[in-house]
Amino acid sequence: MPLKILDSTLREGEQTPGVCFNNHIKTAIADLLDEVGVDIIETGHPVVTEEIHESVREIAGRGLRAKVGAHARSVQNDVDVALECGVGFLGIFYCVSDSRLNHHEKKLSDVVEKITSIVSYARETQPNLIIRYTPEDTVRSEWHNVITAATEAVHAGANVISVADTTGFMIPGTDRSMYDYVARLKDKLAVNNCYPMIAVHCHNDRGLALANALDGYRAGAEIIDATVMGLGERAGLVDLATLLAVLKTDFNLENNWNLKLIPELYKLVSRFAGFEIPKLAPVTGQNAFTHCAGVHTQAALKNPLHYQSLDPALVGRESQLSLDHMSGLSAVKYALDKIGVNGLSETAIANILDKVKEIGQMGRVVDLDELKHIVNYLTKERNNNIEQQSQDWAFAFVDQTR
Ligand code: HCA
Ligand code: CU
Repeated sequence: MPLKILDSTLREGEQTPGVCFNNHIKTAIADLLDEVGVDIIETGHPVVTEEIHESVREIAGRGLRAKVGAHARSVQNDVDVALECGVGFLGIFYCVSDSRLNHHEKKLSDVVEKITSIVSYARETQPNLIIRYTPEDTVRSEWHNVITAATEAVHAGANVISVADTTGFMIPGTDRSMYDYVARLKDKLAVNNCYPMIAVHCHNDRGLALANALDGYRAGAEIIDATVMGLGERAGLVDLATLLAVLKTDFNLENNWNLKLIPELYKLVSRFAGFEIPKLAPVTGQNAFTHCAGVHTQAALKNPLHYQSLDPALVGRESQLSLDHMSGLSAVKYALDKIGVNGLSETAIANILDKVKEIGQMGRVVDLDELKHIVNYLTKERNNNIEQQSQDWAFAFVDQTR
């Protein structure tokens, strides 16, 4: 099944409190996203600030392979400003839940009329445009309202209907299943003679964004929204790197993604978002491919697959071992070999391991430079032959499965 990836780091990601990328950084992020191979880059909502307006125009004019998108309310001026930027994708949103309609004292029919007139206006202004209509908070909105608005939007010219789990409300395998929602939506729209692409926009409030997005995909969604580091409102969105790694590894999707660029992309976004990549983050975290406990390192040294189900090479990384209080002899021997220390007695190696464990108990990891000092200290001689290593906290070992 064809699947498109929509990255919203520059739109939803900038809705993370405190995150604001300069335009030269936005452009660099867009270039990297394009090289990674995402299909749609949602660049922002141009009427929000003049800077965003400028960046949308700039990115739309860069001749990227990806479709460049902008966000717009159901307001003609928003559409005009977005289209003047030269985007090929336009996301129009309007919430049709009863509670929102009541709050604004609006009738569904009036709102649907507004949505359809804006969609047709955009369609007439730019016939090749990809138009997405999102009934914001789709999954908590009344089914009838969503179907009415989506059907009319498609008739007016929308190509994509996005199922927004705006509050991260869905839970796989329950009566709030994204799988069931997407399947039902497709069936119902088909009855109404509508065959739009379905997108899923899953927030991570319950930590289930990725699971819900994959559920949506399995039910036939053709677009998944994600952001670098999962940036976005509150707990954010689906994390792009994890999504791509899982799709590539476990769903066997036809793709031209270059995931080796993921570390560079994440470094850039993390630096300018001012957010550290959490050490435990899947795929991109510092620890994502590091083995620690003695039993693990011993087995992983023989074959990393014993304790890994994702290949770090997918994202240009290597498996690593860490030396601390959990370490065993095999990890120490391997590390000694790495720094060119051979021929030590078993007792000397055991003493080194004791020292490593002692340091580990203080809550530190022994890197190769420190290991060198430990060797010199315990062997009571200065060993000038020890190789210099630059790694600061762990070391790579060869993945024997490759
Ligand atoms: C928003 C809310 C939104 C919209 C998604 C969309 C959501 O910030 O406007 O337009 O497809 O989560 O519903 O991000
Ligand atoms: Cu959102």
